[in-house]
Amino acid sequence: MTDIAKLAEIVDEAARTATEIPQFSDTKPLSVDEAYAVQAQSIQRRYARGERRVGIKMGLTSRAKQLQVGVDDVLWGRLTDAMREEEGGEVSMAKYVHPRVEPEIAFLIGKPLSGNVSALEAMAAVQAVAPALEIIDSRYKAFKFDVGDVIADNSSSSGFIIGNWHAPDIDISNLGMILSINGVAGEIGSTAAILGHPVRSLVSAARMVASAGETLNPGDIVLAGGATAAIPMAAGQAVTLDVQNMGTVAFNVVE
Ligand code: OOG
Ligand code: MG
Repeated sequence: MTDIAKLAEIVDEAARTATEIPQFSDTKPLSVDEAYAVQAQSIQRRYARGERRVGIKMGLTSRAKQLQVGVDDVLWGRLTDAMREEEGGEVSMAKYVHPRVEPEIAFLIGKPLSGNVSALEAMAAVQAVAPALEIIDSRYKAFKFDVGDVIADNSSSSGFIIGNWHAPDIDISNLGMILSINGVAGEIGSTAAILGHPVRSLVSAARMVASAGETLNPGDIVLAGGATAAIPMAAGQAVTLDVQNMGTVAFNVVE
């Protein structure tokens, strides 16, 4: 039998201390259900330390992301207040193992959303949309994992930065995204790369949280998933994301 609590402690400690660990799949692959159980318990440990739930992140919602990590399934993880980094601020490498940054869109939920919903119903629950950067940091050696490993590790969530919120009537179907390092474009994409339209990620989010008996609540943030491959972070980088019609979100990487 898989010891869910033990694995939850291992991933939580790895995240808390920014220490890499071997993949669980080296010993015994986890089923998707087991992996979400590990994730849920590891997040309970964070809540017990005083962290607060602020929303969720969707992952592997673009082909570029799926190809980069070799996993094809859309997945999700939990965000807490401790993961939020300040827009325009400094992000310290010391908090992370081998962080990468990726261009995303964030939804701010205005009305409860859960279960099987249409795109229209999902959008009707959105209070605002913003450009966002996600810092992903797999706790596994060499950023390598199978689907069970990554889900257990809270789908690599570790940090996020939200730009200015906009009214949700802005058309987010196909907005250009440029992720630059020190002023040089590194990854260029479109919000359309996120499942064809980022709202589809929110539809999946509503379904996936419901299967865990949860709801997206007013005030929750939902990250739609990276539109391009992620870029490895290093001290000295000025990271900027420009999203067409939405503005810029940025941070500086320090030791
Ligand atoms: C898994 C998390 C994926 C995204 O936006 O696709 C993710 C990973 O790439 O480590 O956050
Ligand atoms: Mg992401």
